Amino acid sequence: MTDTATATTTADVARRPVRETADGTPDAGVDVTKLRKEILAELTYSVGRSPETASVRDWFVATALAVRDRIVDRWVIEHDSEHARPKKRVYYLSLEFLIGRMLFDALHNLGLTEATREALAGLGVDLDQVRGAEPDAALGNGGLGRLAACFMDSMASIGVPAFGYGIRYDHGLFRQGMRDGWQQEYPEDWLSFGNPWEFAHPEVDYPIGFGGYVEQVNDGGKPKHIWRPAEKVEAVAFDMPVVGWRGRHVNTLRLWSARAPDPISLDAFNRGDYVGALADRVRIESISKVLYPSDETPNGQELRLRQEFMFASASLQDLVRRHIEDYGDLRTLPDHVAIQLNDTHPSIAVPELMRILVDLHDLPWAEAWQITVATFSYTNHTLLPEALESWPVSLMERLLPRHMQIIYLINALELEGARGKRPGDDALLASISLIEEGGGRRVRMGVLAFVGSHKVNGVSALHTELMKQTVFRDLHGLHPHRITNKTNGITFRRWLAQCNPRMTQILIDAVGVEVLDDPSRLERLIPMARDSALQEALYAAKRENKMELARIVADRNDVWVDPDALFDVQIKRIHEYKRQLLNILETVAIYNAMRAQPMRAWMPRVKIFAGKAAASYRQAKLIIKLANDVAKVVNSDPTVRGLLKVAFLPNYNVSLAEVIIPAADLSEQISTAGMEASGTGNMKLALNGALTIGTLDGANVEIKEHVGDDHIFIFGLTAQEVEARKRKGFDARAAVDASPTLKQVLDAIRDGVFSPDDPGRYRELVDGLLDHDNFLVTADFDAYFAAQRRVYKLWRDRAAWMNSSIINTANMGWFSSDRTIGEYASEIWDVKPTLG
Ligand code: 26V
Repeated sequence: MTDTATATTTADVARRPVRETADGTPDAGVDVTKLRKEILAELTYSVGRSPETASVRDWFVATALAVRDRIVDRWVIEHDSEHARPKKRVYYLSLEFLIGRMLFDALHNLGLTEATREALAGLGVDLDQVRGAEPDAALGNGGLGRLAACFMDSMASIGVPAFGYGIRYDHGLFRQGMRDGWQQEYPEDWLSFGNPWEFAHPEVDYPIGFGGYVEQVNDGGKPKHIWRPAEKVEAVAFDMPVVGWRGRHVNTLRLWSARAPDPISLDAFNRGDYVGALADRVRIESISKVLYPSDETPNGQELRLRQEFMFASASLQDLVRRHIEDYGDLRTLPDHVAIQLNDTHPSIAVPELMRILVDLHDLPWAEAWQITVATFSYTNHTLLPEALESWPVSLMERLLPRHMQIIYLINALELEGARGKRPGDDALLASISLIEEGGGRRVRMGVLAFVGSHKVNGVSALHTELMKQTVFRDLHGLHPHRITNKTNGITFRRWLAQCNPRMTQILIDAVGVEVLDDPSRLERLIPMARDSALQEALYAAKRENKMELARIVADRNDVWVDPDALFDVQIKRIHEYKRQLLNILETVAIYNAMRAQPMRAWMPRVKIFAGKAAASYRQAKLIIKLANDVAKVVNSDPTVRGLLKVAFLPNYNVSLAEVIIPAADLSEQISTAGMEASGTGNMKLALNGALTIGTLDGANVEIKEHVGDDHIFIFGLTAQEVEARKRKGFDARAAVDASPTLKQVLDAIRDGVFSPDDPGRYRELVDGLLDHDNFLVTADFDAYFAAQRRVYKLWRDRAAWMNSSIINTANMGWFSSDRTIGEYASEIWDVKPTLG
């Protein structure tokens, strides 16, 4: 094996999977010799390399192709056989699928991990190194995209026939580098060496129009509208099989890529204008070039709207074609098709389906609308006003003139309905209108998604309640049965079995291998939570995981952290509402206390941060710099004696999460109450035995209900209290004056203790906090600080800590995305899962 550069980490190499697999035996029934031959054949005939010259990446591709073949056998049977046609299919439309690496997903679900390890070992190749050679598919920003990936795994696992539809971005989320503690963005290039999991289908292409005009013709006395787009793009399909648990079912993730109808302008070329000859093609194909890297504010960018329309239109054309082939009549669409809109990003699909039904298939408007609403449902993932999508009417009119007409008509009919129900209520009409007036007219995509769907769901109990009370209050009043809650979940296959094999093995030994199929079996741990042998086994596994993480921290940050210290972890996108700043302030408070009393027996603690900031989000980037500045000072101060360490790990992604989560002791979920819709990292960490310190926000509320008040550290203002404080006008200066600890912390940061090279660096940040503390950091500081002291106290009693940790794992079964998908299936989609 030659030594070409790979992304292999120490942890990848050190990791060992569970001894037992799905059947309780090492990959029962797999013919290792045959598998080895298949890998070798792929290496020779598909990669074109010999074992002697193959790089780790070559071995990865060969292994992935061999595994893919086994998936494809089942895939083809399910998709091509007439009698296997499911009664109803789900189409999950999402602009983001944050899937990460796929090799271990496939191996684990097929029960092939150990056999593949053995097959490769016989060739002198290490599976863990091969695993590290796969680039992360980072086709998402954060929670919303990762949820879509977990849902794909769960739909395949419990047998919900489904297609995921998205965009095959050439460049996923930017790579985060650090220069002198500041975030730097670098392009991501996951496709540069090809993608062995995908099947290109250049023959599956759909025309996508933009611009032009609408022609109105007389069709036997009725007006008929024909959209004549000025510009055409082709959407081309790339398919990835998604194999579920035990390989019993395979779904499809179909990602669209933009292709120019004309590869080159020969006229321009012949004139000698070589750049101009390619200009149109480059412009058109830019639609699927990059994932929008910001979950900050997507509004207004024309390219983003083009992305949304291309993928929505291609997906609808594809599913309509399939439906007509299968059933011949679009009026039965809702009987056989459920379309889930993952946030408002695909909601242009609502007028697009209307256009297909009315303009292209001549259905009467009312009937088309009934079909549309019965087919669509919509998930809301954030209440933050700045995150609610809206598009300028002028842009929509220029790019999608027919859709704009349809939107006006939908709006007129909705408003008429509302007037009928609540005559004279003009404020109501303004609030539910699809068109936002004033400050330039805009189309509200949230309202479009809401009125075009039969069900609208929030992602945690609290979030759903707040949806009813705030953004959708009036729409909820008019459609009181439409909003429903579906608390998020995570796939335990990736977030426990694959990423934490040591712990998984102990759990299997304790409650039986059936736990891999039935997470509620984790509850059998409850009576064993005080069992010292179990506690010690889990502690030892966690310690080994921490050792692996420590090696990565040493590699990447050049800091040694003590695996016996408490690993206090905050990993997520950097946003003011998620309050990484609160965590840093507490870090400084501990640091101050240590300097004041250097010889006290301080509890060893490591603060670990990771997460990306949107490139344009100045404050978030400054918070990253502050974390790095604090790390630099704290880690090198001899008075601290190494008892407090701070590390900001660069380039947080799915693969890094898979290493950090199994190594965490404490999970930071400290958003301003009412602002985090759900959170899913909170679930992953609690499942892996970390205790949560958190506010009563998002799914933290339900985690608390499941694990019990004694096994979680809850602090701070509730959503209601946050609301009340904001209404009254919150005085941060008074809060700081009342807290000597906080005052000292802010003074130190403001005075440049952590930025001696540029003492004024944080003046604005601190003054800003005092003038307008929009996220109530100062209001919650004392409560947070006190909660951290409760953490210390419990950590000192290892048996009590491990008891709580086990109780957490034991009660997390409900947060499996299999449960979530089961609820979507029965209460939104009306689909019966065939398995599980
Ligand atoms: C967040 C923000 C924050 C401030 C400014 C603008 C802005 C725009 C978008 C977003 C989040 C986009 C949607 C999203 O990713 N939501 C996340 O969805 C997860 C899955 O449901 C959920 O667990 C997270 O709580 C939620 O933030």
